[in-house]
Amino acid sequence: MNRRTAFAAALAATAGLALAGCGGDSAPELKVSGAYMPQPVMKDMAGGFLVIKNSGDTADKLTSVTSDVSDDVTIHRTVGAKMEQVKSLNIPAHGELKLSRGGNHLMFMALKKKPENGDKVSVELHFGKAKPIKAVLPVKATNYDPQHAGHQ
Ligand SMILES: [Cu+2]
Repeated sequence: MNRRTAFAAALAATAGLALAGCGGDSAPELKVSGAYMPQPVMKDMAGGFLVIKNSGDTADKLTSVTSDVSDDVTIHRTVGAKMEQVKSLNIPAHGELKLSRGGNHLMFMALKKKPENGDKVSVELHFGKAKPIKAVLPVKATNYDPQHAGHQ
């Protein structure tokens, strides 16, 4: 390898690094944890909870959810004692979106089969920027609450 070729190779390597660094900074980095579905009382309606952590520098939002147990999954937030459907929920950069009892949640309507404690419900989460993420919601007891799980 002569000097000129070596220089060109070094330049290419540097450019590649710079590009990779840039791509990493501009994308949300999402991770799902703590997902569950409390066993619903009837199969016409069930809630789903999870946490989406964003370790990237860019904010994103949860825009829709699909599932094999229901063709009608929506995103809800709770305002006071009332819940309402929203088009999306924000996932701040270096932050998290928390879906939990009494707050934001996923709403499954007209379930094809009533999920029982121990079942697993698969969902695909869709975002404004990041690629879709598949998650599994283990079905827990109707009154399950992870914040008090240690006391049960
Ligand atoms: Cu709801």
